[in-house]
Amino acid sequence: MSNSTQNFDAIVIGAGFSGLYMLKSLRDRLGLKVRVYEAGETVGGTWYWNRYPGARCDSDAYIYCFTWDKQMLQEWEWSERYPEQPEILRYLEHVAKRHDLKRDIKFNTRVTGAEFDESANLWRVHTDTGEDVTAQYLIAAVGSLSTTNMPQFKGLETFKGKWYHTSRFPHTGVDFTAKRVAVVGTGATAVQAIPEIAQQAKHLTVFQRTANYCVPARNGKVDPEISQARKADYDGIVQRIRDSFFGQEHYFIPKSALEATAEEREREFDRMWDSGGFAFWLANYQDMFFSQEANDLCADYIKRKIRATVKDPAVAEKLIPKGYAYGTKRQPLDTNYYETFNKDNVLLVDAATDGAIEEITETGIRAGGKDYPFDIIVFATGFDAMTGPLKALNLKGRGGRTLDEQWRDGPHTYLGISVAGFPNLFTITGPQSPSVLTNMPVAIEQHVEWVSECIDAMRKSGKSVIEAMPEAQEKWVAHVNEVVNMTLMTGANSWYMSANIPGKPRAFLPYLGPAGVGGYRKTCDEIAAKDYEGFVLA
Ligand code: NA7
Repeated sequence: MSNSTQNFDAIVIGAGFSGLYMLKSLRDRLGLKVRVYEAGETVGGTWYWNRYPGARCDSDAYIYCFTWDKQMLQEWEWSERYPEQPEILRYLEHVAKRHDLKRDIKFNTRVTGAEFDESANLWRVHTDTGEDVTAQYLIAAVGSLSTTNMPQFKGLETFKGKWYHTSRFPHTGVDFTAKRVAVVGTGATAVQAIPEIAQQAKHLTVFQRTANYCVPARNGKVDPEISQARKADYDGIVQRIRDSFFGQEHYFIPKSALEATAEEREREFDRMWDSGGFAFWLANYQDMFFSQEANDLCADYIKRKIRATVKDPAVAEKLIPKGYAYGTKRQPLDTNYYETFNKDNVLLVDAATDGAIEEITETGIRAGGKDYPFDIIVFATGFDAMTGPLKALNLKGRGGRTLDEQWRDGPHTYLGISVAGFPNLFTITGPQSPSVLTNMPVAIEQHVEWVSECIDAMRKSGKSVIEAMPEAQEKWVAHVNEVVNMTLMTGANSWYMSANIPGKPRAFLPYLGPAGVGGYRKTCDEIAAKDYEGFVLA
């Protein structure tokens, strides 16, 4: 059979955590004929592309991995609490090799479009290498944060130095030695990169649009006794993270911050601060995301820490977040971030006090009417989150409808896993699913397993098409919004709220609760148990 007429049971787009497990599951458990397309030259997804200095995971590594290969859970040794990008990529390479996944993955191949053929009930998929293939099922495993947000700064094309976006960093690395460097952005990526770049560069200027609340990562080697105890208890750990709110072993303090005495609160805050990582964000007082008053107490603690760490009070003041509640933007984990602003070779240019970026010039950046000269500019400006990677696939559903048309006022999905009018399309960690609010592998495994079981059930019952009902979808959209509207999340100009991309309709992108990814798993399982309630099966 020629390439142009190849038929598959399933096409999977992307070979990161999601795509690798999807392939394993459909091919080796269900026995399907599967083809994966991957734009990168190897597996890894996020961990293939994001190679900026300091890139590492923000979830503890012992749970930032696949839990379905139990032997590997025992065998694999992570070198530190939050391993760096090359180590995570090595891990995913190892998984691919161990399960012989690469033979079904076409690398250096980007899916450029796909349309649902209503007469044949299959997807016709096209790639930038000229392949045209068909598949009954199309699975987008394209990641939530994979479409780069490169703002259209005036004059960028005139810049004579070098510039890079963190999510498309050169594989050969960048030598910052003796260079005048700018970093634009202060999100989770920049917070990882800035301390590393500052150590190398002759001079670093950070352009901040919105100050962030950063908490210490406390990275380092994990005590071997703790690692051993975790390995002995992996079944328990896996069960707990699957049932948990955020896919982590973090649990809210079942009390209002306002009920605790000032001393008690300070003790709890110190404890979370000292333990590092997401504890301060995800294991704080239970009303932190709901009550502005409770939130202010948490925010105030971090503000005091910033003032105590940053020596120049004027710089500290610029680094103090203003105008939004703590935790409503993605929590960056800090390793010497605030300390870096005490260095003589580091300058902070804050949009509110010093003036926003006006343009890029031949020699650098003009902000607030002032010219700052640079040899290298690093844009840590984030992503067109969640909807961006799906829209980029140029999918056409029934009647040739596109996601652009369908999602004019924000995403409309059923469970974040399927879209009405797009039969047999599944979106792994798609918009309106817990996804980015969780430890990603937990959300990924839940979706992959649910999709595999769904396809298996369809095959056993002789069904060939599944499609979300518009009414079920709109009910889900309303539910997603209703839940988030009870929280403080909607008040921030975050990428969760689609606010980082000019013109993107303001909508909350993931799904927050009410019982997190654990509760969501139950919902999905109940829907499956009720013969896929809310879906039409034909
Ligand atoms: P983020 O969190 O979206 O951060 C991007 C940063 O870039 C943020 O500080 C933005 O300011 C800033 N930004 C974006 N556009 C501009 C323009 N036009 N001018 C100036 N500054 C700008 O992306 P990250 O890569 O740090 O993190 C993304 C996720 O990856 C992270 O949350 C983890 O889940 C992994 P803003 O705050 O929007 O004012």
